[in-house]
Amino acid sequence: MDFELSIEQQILRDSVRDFAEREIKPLAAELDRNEEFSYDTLQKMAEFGLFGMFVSEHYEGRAMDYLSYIIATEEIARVDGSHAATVAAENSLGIGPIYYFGDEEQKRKYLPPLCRGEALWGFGLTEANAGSDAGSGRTQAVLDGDEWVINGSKIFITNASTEVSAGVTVLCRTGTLDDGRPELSCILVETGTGGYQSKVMHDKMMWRASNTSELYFDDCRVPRSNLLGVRGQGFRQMMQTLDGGRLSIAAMGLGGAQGCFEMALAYAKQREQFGTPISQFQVNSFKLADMATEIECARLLLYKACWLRDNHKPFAKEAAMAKLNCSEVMYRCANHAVQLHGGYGLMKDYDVERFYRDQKLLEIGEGTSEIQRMVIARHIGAL
Ligand code: COS
Repeated sequence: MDFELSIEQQILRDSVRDFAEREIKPLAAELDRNEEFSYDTLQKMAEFGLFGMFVSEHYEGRAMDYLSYIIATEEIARVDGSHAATVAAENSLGIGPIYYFGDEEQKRKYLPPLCRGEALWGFGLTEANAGSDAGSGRTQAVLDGDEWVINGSKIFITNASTEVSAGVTVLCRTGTLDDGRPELSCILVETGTGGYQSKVMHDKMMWRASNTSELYFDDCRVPRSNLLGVRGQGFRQMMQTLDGGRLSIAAMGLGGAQGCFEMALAYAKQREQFGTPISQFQVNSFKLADMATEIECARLLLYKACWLRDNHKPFAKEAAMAKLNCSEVMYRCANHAVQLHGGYGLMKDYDVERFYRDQKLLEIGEGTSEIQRMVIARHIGAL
């Protein structure tokens, strides 16, 4: 067993860490406070090469392994959840479905600008009444000649209503199967198509500098050729995409936990009470020891899941385990970090306050912790 990262992965980690410290960390608190999506940092992340990381060079991707992409996401999350969300959602949910299921024409048309980071793409799965029960969405697409006519709505869609959002992959009911279940298919809808509207969602508790949208389809007509892959395979495509996406959420949990740990350690070493740095009190040093141990375990589980994916082995169970574990490790680390900061941890002047809020999404998005436990229980034969 070799636990060493390759030289390329080590260089990538160092360079993304340096970039994140320099370009994102100084702005993150203010962007969060103002609920502002920054086009400036988006452009810098694009120029740095954070989009299309695992996509072939043929489509202007960077042709890296999945673990490298995960390490980059982890490093961005170490300083800010919102920017990590933009990167993670774009790579795994925006680019992923087109790359893995699109035909050659769709890939050539859509992927290059997405990989250059000039455009963003949404993943339209969730609906107001279809969250955990993702297959129960009501958005419908009916063929009329050579066009799909789409009606319905989606909610909580990342990256779909920025000034550079180029479109969205939408899961639609396209018919009924012989056994009465809906036939579900994915259809690509470009921004600017008549009958399609995306609206920014405001007043989020977390990821306040990322873009979240509601989507509306009102007799929205797109060419028949915008079907993604095979008709009726939409749910499977979405689920497969989420298997990879859950690794990104895990990376955000791991990176966020690492950030919390580093902030807590630094603060506990310089904060004195009763004439002693508070890190010297056993109750606090044990908290820090627990955080370091949990982070180490979480990293091993996540990197193993990525190794399975990179080696073309089944990884859905491990992805669900890593997502569940890393998001809950960040929960505990953020909680300890705020506790160690005492009253200051409750103030926006300290980044731990933002990390504490940003963490909560990770136990909900891309499948709640309850759904992850259900997926794992199915894999181990308990359900
Ligand atoms: N990869 C490929 N195919 C999959 C799959 C996966 N990971 N998971 C399920 N499928 C397939 C099944 O094989 C089945 O195919 P057939 O109809 O051909 O047999 C089909 O999809 C339906 O699967 P299943 O019966 O397991 O679906 P359920 O309705 O029970 O739902 C859960 C499964 C709950 C796991 C799914 O709805 C889910 O992940 N929900 C959470 C959604 C989520 O994460 N949303 C967050 C979005 S934020 S971007």
